[in-house]
Amino acid sequence: MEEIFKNSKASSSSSSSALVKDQEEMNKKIEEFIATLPVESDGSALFYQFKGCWYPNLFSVLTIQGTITADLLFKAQDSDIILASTPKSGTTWLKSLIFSIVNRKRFPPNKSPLLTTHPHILIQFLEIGHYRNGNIPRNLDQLPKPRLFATHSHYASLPRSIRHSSCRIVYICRNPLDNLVSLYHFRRSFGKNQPEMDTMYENYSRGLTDFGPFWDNILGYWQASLDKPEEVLFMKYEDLKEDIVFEMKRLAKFLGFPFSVEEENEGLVEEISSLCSFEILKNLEVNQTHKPYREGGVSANAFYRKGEVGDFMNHLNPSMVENLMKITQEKFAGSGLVFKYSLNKLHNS
Ligand code: PAP
Repeated sequence: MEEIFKNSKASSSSSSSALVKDQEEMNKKIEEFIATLPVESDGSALFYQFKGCWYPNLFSVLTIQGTITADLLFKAQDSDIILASTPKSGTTWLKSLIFSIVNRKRFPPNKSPLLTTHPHILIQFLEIGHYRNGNIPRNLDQLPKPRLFATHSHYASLPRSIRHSSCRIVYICRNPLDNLVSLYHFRRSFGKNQPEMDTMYENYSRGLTDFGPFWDNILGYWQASLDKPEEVLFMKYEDLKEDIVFEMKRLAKFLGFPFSVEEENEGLVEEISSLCSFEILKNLEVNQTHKPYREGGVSANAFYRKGEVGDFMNHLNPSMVENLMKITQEKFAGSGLVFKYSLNKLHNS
């Protein structure tokens, strides 16, 4: 794979026609490389396996193309903030929170761009956004600092410059039962011909899911957060639901934007948490529309469904629940990782 860019000048050429030609050549090589990777169908979509991660073929091979291009060309800055997540684990929520915390001097909650802009536009993914389809963005240096990016990649597959820089990474995940249910509904928002729950459950259980296996995605960041706690913060959707104020303070401190005593006394933490709450964001016009949040993207409202812990009880049968909890327990054995499956009960997983 390293050969792909060996002779390429795509990141440094000065003439735009040379850049386009280089980019086309690189994309062709990446496409040829992708054709050599293991591929599986989940009954509806194709998934390519690269470095142990299943990349969804949502829109042709755009995601994996973006992943490879970002790995090779993205130049991280130490001040960058990277939001990483397993899909359907609270990415949209955390994007809103991080954007609001970091930019609170520029944008107080009542003037927040969140009121009119989808969180996925305010913080864009590297592989699905900026580098999507092998695109090479030219304007990342001009983004306000700290630059904010998102990714669903496994830790080991993060763009190399992120792993070699000291930028901060915030990771969020969610219990696998609610995660699967959320994913199921998300896929249904794509239209007809999406897998039924039985099929999704089977595939999920054997690791075949967006940026899966689910457990591997989590364990990479979990280990990184233990090894480098000052660079990687590990968060869980259920914890945010349980105590948003505590989690926001923890997040703000980690990001280098701690809330001052004055801000706390003024109720700013609560104000931001309220702005970013499911109820407020879901009901904004910008997030209610069926229209894609960006060209070629998914409907804006597909990112807001129910926003609860424990909704799996309404969708999974007892044997699915038991089996997924058992797999999770086995995969996380010895790691110290546990999930909450309801906000009152703590299961060891
Ligand atoms: P993504 O990875 O595709 O961006 P992501 O935002 O991680 O999706 O997950 C969407 C889930 O977060 C949905 O969960 P559900 O299907 O169980 O309802 C969505 O409702 C939930 N969600 C979105 N915004 C919020 C929020 N502000 N507070 C709580 N949950 C939220």
